[in-house]
Amino acid sequence: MTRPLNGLLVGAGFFSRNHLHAWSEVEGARIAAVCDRDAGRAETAAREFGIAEWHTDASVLKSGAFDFVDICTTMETHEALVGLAIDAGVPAIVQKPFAPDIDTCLRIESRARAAGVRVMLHENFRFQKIFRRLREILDSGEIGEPTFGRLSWRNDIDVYTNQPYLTQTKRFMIMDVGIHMLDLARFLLGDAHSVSCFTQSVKEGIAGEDAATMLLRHDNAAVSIVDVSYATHKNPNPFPQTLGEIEGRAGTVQILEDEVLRIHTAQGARDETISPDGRGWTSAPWTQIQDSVPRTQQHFIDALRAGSQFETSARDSLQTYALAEAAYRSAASGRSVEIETLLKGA
Ligand code: NAD
Ligand code: 89V
Repeated sequence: MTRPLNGLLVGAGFFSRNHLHAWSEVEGARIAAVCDRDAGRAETAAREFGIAEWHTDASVLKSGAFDFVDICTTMETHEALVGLAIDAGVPAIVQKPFAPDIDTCLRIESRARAAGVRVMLHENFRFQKIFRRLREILDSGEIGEPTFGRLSWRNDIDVYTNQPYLTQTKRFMIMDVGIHMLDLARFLLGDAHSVSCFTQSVKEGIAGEDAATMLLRHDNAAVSIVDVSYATHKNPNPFPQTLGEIEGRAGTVQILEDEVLRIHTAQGARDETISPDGRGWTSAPWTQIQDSVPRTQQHFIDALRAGSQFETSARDSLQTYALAEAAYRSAASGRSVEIETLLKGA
């Protein structure tokens, strides 16, 4: 029986409780210590989750006591924190967004690769049950080769109370939510090479864009529309659902409300309802997102132990972050942007 891998969680803020609940379910790993530059947060989280050790300085990674680090902080801190992990030779799973711009993402990835330190993005939308099942349907060939997709996140949930930094983030909607949709578009339709994008600032008092509409051309010639908005008023509020469809040469899969996949083929249409995992620590309306966290973290540990590829490795994720960068540059220039120019030398 091999001992569980010991982890350090850095960042004991809003979303970290979902990480800590999830780590208590992950097989083969445990969180041995919590770190937050706010001592009160670090101590409270450690006490709540029965973790003996807490710190306020992530340089504790150099102690050699940790087999991995889970970085659950906001994007402007990721280069420094992943840098500490690299210096300590400790593999890292780092929350999205990777970094505020593609050049910083490239710098971090290149440094980690040169040091031989493995880095995975905690990008959990593709680990939602509904998208694992949709990927299975696509892999079965039931609807044929995908040709079109639409992934839409449109609601007006008050995301700002729990995540107040989002009101001040200049690159907001594409980096906070669009990044999930762009990774999903790649997960379901394959890599993309060009983006056209329009952004909008709808709600008063928000520093960045709170709506964006992106048109992607994928390498397999498929086209997708990725649209995100926190300024869309629907009742009931569809948060946190991603809605849309994937069309193939032999059918269509619709992604409908209440986690229903509607599969259309020549034989007719059927519905598959994806049910929540039923965990005691999840709660509406976050359940769909919360349920994906243990799957994401288990994948990280399994791949770390097996020495196999992370689905959302820092290297693979460069494609996603290049699409986000291209979207901002398209919105600024009014033209379509090819991502190869942004990934030169990667
Ligand atoms: P938060 O600001 O509430 O918490 C971050 C914590 O990290 C704070 O307590 C802060 O003191 C601490 N911190 C920052 N820099 C540090 C450092 N150098 N050393 C130690 N501690 C440090 O942020 P949050 O809302 O929990 O979000 C964290 C990340 O998770 C964000 O990037 C966000 O986009 C992402 N997020 C992901 C999901 C998802 O997985 N679906 C959901 C919500 C948020
Ligand atoms: O899930 C997340 O990444 C959050 C949300 C999209 C809900 O704002 O930041």
